[in-house]
Amino acid sequence: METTLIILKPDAVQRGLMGRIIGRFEDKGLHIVGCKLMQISSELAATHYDAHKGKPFYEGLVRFMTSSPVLVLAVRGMGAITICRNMMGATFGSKAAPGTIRGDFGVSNSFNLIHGSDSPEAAERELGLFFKPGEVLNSSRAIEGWIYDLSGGKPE
Ligand code: 3AN
Repeated sequence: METTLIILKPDAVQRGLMGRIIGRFEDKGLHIVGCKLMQISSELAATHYDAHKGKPFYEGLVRFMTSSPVLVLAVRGMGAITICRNMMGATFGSKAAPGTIRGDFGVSNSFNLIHGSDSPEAAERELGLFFKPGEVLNSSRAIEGWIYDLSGGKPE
């Protein structure tokens, strides 16, 4: 099982889209194993977006991400990183395909609603930035055997 970091950005929270976006992940069969409403500090935003430092959009991105609360989620499932990235859609709302979160809920190229880790390494790093030890749970779901075929001993 893979766990990925998802951030519902300030525009998603302000626009009242949290429930609908979380619902998409739950409908898909993914498991929410961590959840935190928080205001991101400039220091945390700078660490999280370190790879983008120096790019033309960096300052605006940090300002946006620290402007208002975000909802941070730890989302678990087989292939969760790729599944969530596909569900998010292309970076810019104007280009994202219909059926994706960015494609269905936004038009902006700056306010793009959601962040998702893009690799296992990024997921591990980002989960560690936003969640303290113990805040990402290892609880199991009673419904697991109807989400995955467990008859072979491992989820399929
Ligand atoms: P994604 O979130 O789709 O993985 P990245 O990792 O390329 O996109 O960029 C990280 C964040 O930086 C994006 N979520 C977006 O908010 C912002 N961003 C990327 N490119 C631009 C750009 N050209 N103009 C404005 N913001 C951008």
